[in-house]
Amino acid sequence: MRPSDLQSFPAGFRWGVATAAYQIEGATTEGGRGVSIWDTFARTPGLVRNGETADIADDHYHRWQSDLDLMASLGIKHYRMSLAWPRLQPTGTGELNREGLAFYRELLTGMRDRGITPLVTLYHWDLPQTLEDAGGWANRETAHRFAEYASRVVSELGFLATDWITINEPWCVSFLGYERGAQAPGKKDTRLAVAAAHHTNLAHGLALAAIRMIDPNLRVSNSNLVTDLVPATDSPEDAAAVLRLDAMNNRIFLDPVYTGEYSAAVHELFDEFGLRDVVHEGDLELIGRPVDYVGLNHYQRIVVSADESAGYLGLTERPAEPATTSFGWSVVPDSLRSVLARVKRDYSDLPIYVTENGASYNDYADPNGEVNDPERVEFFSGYLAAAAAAIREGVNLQGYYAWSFLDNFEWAEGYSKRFGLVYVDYPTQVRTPKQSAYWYRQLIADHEAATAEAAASN
Ligand code: IFM
Repeated sequence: MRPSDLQSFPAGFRWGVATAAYQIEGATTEGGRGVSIWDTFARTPGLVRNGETADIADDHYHRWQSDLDLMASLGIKHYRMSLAWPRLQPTGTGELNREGLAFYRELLTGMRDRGITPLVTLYHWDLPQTLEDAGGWANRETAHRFAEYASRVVSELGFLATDWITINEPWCVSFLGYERGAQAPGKKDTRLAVAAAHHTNLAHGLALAAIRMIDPNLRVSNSNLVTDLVPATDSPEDAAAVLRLDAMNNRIFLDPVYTGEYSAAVHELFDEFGLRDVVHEGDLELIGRPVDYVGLNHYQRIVVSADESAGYLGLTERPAEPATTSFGWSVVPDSLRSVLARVKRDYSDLPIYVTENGASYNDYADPNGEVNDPERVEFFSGYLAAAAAAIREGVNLQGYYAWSFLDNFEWAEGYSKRFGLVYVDYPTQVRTPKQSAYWYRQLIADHEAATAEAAASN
């Protein structure tokens, strides 16, 4: 990233990091926490790589104070974290668990004491198992349970955080969880996935309304994974395949929140799987109520080819070249500029926060105990230069939360994928900031200095 790129970021830009409760906390049976769908999924043989579970993860439940100290020492002042629904409401209904509440109250207070501003996600995939037993996200009632949970939590913790995210990546919740079976609860039925997609949208709308009732000054949105899709060739078939995948990856979630309806492209694809049946009168009006900002997670550019033999979508996908992360995901920085510009063009001119962006590499501690990750430095440098280009094109980008603060439990991939700015040696739980963490600290300091200098000369 060039110095001129850094100057493109506005004063007050939020340089942050992100995590999620299930991926870092551990202590899955402590403090009155209930069972989540991910506990069940991880304990089912064959579903998570090497049979790993998040029972210990980063042991953040016990180490949160030193983790926050480390964060502050790295110059990070913005932290996106999530609350574990089963820790706060073990069976997904009724009174909150006082121990869970005390834990998050202390954590949020600890952030405040260290000058770290939270962005709190209410749902990052850890549905209480009891709700899944009643049908999970395919059951409309779960949306109401989520709104009740959100309302109780915000009533108790709203005074400690201004910025809230209802649901993280509803695409993963719905399509990875209920169609591909790659994530909890591991179901494989497109009708269930479509119902789940609408119900996660509805849950967002209901929770938004509930939070507005409690405190209209809180800032609320959701976080959508926005994937950059490009056709393999300039054939009309590949162009049509991109539109179908876009309907499934992006539009079924972005359309209702930002335009208050499902577009024709979404109906065309999903009516045969029951979309019209699950949308009740009034739902779209609720889902489309104004949010306060756009939460955007971005990881990949995908190249799409039409393929009539490939299921109802009729296409195949491959990561754009080069595909160099340890996940085999594409590293094409311009994809971030492209999705930011698309969201501004098609959906919203509200402030945008990149609520996740990052890459996994096979990091290791060298004999000196240092963790050098030049690929990740290059990744962040490239994607932030692309974000700067988007700002120069008029995108109202106000923050960037690197995924992730710590190496952590990467869902069905267990501990095999390291996304952290901070390396975690799982057997000892020792944390070592990687080269990328020091690079990020310097970037934050340089930006602060540049904006102070600009203010002084005005
Ligand atoms: O680790 C996940 C996170 O929980 C949700 N977004 C994508 C990340 C990397 O796969």
